[in-house]
Amino acid sequence: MDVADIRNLMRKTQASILLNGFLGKRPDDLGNVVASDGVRAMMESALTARDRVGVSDFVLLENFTSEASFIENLRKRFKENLIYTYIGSVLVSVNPYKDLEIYTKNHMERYRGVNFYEVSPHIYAVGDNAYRSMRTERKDQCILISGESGAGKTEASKKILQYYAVTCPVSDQVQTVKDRLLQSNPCAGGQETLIICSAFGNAKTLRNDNSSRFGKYMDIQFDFKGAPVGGHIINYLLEKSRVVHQNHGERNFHIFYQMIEGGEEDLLRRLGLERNPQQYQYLVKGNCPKVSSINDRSEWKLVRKALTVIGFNEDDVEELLNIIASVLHLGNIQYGEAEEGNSCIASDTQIKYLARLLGVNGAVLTEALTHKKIIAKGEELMSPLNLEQASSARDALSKAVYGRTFTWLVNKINASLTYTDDSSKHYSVIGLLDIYGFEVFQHNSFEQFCINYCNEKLQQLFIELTLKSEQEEYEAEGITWEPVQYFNNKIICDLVEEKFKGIISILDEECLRPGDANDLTFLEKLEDTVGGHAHFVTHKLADTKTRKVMARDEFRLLHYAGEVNYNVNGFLDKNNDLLFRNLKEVMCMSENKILTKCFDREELSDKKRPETAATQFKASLAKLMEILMSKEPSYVRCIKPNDSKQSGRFDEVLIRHQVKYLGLMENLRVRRAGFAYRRRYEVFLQRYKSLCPDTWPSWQGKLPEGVATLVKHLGYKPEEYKMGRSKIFIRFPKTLFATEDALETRKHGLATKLQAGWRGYS
Ligand code: AD9
Ligand code: MG
Repeated sequence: MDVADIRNLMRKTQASILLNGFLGKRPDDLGNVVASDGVRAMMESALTARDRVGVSDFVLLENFTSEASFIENLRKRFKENLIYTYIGSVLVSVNPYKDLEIYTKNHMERYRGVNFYEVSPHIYAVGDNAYRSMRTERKDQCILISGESGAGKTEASKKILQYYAVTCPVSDQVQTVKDRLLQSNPCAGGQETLIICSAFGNAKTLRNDNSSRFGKYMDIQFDFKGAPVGGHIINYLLEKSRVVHQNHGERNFHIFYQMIEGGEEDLLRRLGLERNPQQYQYLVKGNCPKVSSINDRSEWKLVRKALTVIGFNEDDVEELLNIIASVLHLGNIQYGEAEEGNSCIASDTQIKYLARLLGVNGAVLTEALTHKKIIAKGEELMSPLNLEQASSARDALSKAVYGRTFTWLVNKINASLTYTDDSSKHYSVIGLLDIYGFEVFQHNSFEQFCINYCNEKLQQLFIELTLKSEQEEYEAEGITWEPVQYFNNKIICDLVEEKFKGIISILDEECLRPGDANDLTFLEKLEDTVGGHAHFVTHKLADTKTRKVMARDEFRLLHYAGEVNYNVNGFLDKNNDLLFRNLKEVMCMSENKILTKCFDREELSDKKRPETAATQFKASLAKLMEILMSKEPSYVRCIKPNDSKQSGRFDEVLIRHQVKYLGLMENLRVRRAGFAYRRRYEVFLQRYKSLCPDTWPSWQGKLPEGVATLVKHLGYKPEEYKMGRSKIFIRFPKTLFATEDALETRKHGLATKLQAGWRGYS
């Protein structure tokens, strides 16, 4: 019996759980049941097959507290290309790094409208379950996809969108929205929205050739018939620093290379660009212009087409490309040294292009790129910048221009996805969150601090929602249970975000403080303010052992998922994200229509300082939490099997790391702490009624009484189950296994008898 047979069997029985039960059965257990040698042989080989494929739900692991058996189960399944496994309703997915034949239309059909536990684990099951809950319970849903870079989050969200594209009904009026958001036809380019977001927001990194450098929350709106009719995207914290700097082996955002490689001669001439990425300072830092897995030229064609499908007119596209080209010209501005160490721009070639492409005055731009406007005693003065200051002012401008254009792009996409039919009409929503997972590098900076803070918030949400919903279900069913002990990470969220005394507040305070404030004074202030916190350590505060692994310019946070040392170097600058006023002024005067939307003149009149990066992030996360709290969540936890992007390689150390950071063991513990399984009475009775003469072939009385009669006959012990108002709760998987085994034995006994020509069975 090979895996295909097992799958067949699963299909036939329509129950993956059954597979586990059946495969665990030994031929001897058949006892007196008449079974042919064939059935016995099948069971014999199925037994080894179970050893081979593991269990499809971690909840069913005998030794569920052992990380080793958790990982062993993942390994077995991964080896058999079974990349999906559940923890209850949470889907764990391991990136196969190869195309598997599990995403066909047939597969989609197989998952459509079918209960979770009836088919093998799949991302489509998660999509379908969310869709059905939305339809039947009229409750908005969200699917939270997390995992580290390269683990398969973006691919998972694409698969869900494709699933909806194929399986949802179509509303005639809004076919365009379906095309823009969901369209799954690869010949047509597919999922235009994602293509644009990826071109401008993704880049090749060491971890992933197509790494999303921003967080994304995407709503899909469905009308009352269940047809997708609109969408909305919220983007989080684009990694703008990549515009001006890339680490070795990494690239800038895809769009730059796509335009240079794929752009028509006329276009490049108009933009003043050469067809060679190596000519551009902003593209040479990583020394990696080409990536074997990426065809920039054909991607360019897809992006151009996607822009049209999304509804960009030629003017929009022209203005957009002018900006992208301008960023490259900005990067090529070279500063020379004038008198007294002041900077000057060596050649005006770039300025000429910039003036034309951005519609700004070249002389004013030149001055703004070499001077800083200061207001002293009510008078405006232009103070010259030295070389270093001028370069960072230029880079700050490039980052601001690119970052704001990206936000504009997302807004524009949103406008095109807006459900305009009748805005007062109610629609239901499924949200997809594809956001960076917990990050721990050798060197962790402001970005990792924000990302890990985001993960703390999501973990908190997970704990609240999972435990809350478990608790609510027990209450609704009138079941008493022992509350689960778990680590509540609110204490760490507070440490980061609390007003006045949280890390972000202290950072903001240092950013605002005139005079000698710098990264190290920030660290000192942290020590003074939160030094006593149980989850905060610095070199000075650490015990001897920890001190050995900490530098003097670091602070360590004890996150729920592990310890991370953050180097404070650059925290103030990154948080300030400062753009000199006169550069802002030039951009506000730009004739480029996109830039006029990105740089609002009001910003200039506003005396208040703009919010810092961390505070903005904190506010956007708070909003995200609100959105997610109002919805019913499903979880997809993605795991990367190795660092070399290879198929078939299961790097245990790396995986153990992720199992820890994703909090999967905790997840399993919470899931197992209460009742492993619950079924509505009618479902339970329907499935197992044949096992009891009193309930077979049908039970005429009340459902709970039927179930009580059945489980009594099956010999359930009182501690093994509880009867709720509408469901039976089964504490241990083995109880359910035994019942499934009994059912299987009966079925096979029956089949064998039928085979033998025995007709009198009842
Ligand atoms: V990042 O945080 O944006 O850097 P992701 O989004 O988690 O990361 P992504 O979805 O981009 O990772 O997956 C990385 C690569 O793994 C893809 O480009 C595919 O080559 C590969 N992958 C991921 N999931 C699958 C899959 N289900 N089947 C086949 C996959 N290949
Ligand atoms: Mg991604």
